[in-house]
Amino acid sequence: MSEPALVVAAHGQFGWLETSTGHRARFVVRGRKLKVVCGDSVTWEREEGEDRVVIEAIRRRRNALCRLAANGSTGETLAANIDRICVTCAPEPKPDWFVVDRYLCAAHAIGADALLVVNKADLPSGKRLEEIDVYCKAGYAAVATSAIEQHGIDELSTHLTGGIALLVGQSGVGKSSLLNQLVPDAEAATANLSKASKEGTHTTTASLMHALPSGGRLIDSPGVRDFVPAIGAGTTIAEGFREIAARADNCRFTDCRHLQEPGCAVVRAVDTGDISPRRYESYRRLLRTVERWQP
Ligand SMILES: Nc1nc2c(ncn2[C@@H]2O[C@H](COP(=O)(O)OP(=O)(O)O)[C@@H](O)[C@H]2O)c(=O)[nH]1
Ligand SMILES: [Mg+2]
Ligand SMILES: [Zn+2]
Repeated sequence: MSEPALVVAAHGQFGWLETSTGHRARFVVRGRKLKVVCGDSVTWEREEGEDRVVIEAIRRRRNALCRLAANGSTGETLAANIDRICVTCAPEPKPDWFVVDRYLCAAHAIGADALLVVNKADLPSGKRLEEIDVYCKAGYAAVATSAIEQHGIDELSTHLTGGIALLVGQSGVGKSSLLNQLVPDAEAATANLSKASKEGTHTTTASLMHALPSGGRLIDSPGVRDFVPAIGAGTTIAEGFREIAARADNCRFTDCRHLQEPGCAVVRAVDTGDISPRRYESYRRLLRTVERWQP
């Protein structure tokens, strides 16, 4: 048995892995039941007479990001062992803050760090994204960038020096543009992957992990860039809202859901303006979404 390797590209049963010594090899998955994704740590074996290796098993995932299926259940797994989720927004297209809140909550739910990336800072309207202050006050880190003017890219890089990160957000906010700034050969690498994995099934989305010059890694695939994350049943949504989590200890009831319970410190903070009513509404909406699907 070989040393575990990291899956850096996945397209159906095919892809590329990287060994602990940095060597890359094409792989095929034996058995249809095994579904590997970018970020997986796998054990593998050389295949006799082939220029590729065979993945034997996926090692236990530290976490996984799943897409929410139409029926509310946990759908397709998109990526595994994620350290950081960069939630990207911009003044244009008009931000849907609920989408941002949902990604931030999903990041917390899987134990990944969350970073807000506010792109298109070059636009005049970019200076007026007041909503960002709400997030900063709540304790989230935010970086302002302009992929066009190449502003803030270095700062963003320093946030991505260790571990595996994902760029997510509404379509059109500039994720591809940022990726191209962060990874100079991103486009070529993506083109190579689709060429190399022609034999892969075309029903699944290819995903690719880029190595950043600064050391970290960034997973990119059309499927992971904008999706509705599944936030699992047992998850306490409240913990995915920092400013709510920070006040929950002061509620009268330890199992307070911060809805209509008497002595709720969260509702009190909304009333006094310490918690943004819009964020609180996102919390309630997400809670309803998740509970609708609970047995
Ligand atoms: N003004 C401005 N436009 C940008 C910036 N980044 C991306 N765009 C533009 O926004 C549009 C969507 O960008 P894209 O990277 O495809 O967004 P994605 O859908 O999130 O991948 C394109 O027309 C880009 O040229 C930026 O920093 N400033
Ligand atoms: Mg894009
Ligand atoms: Zn409460």
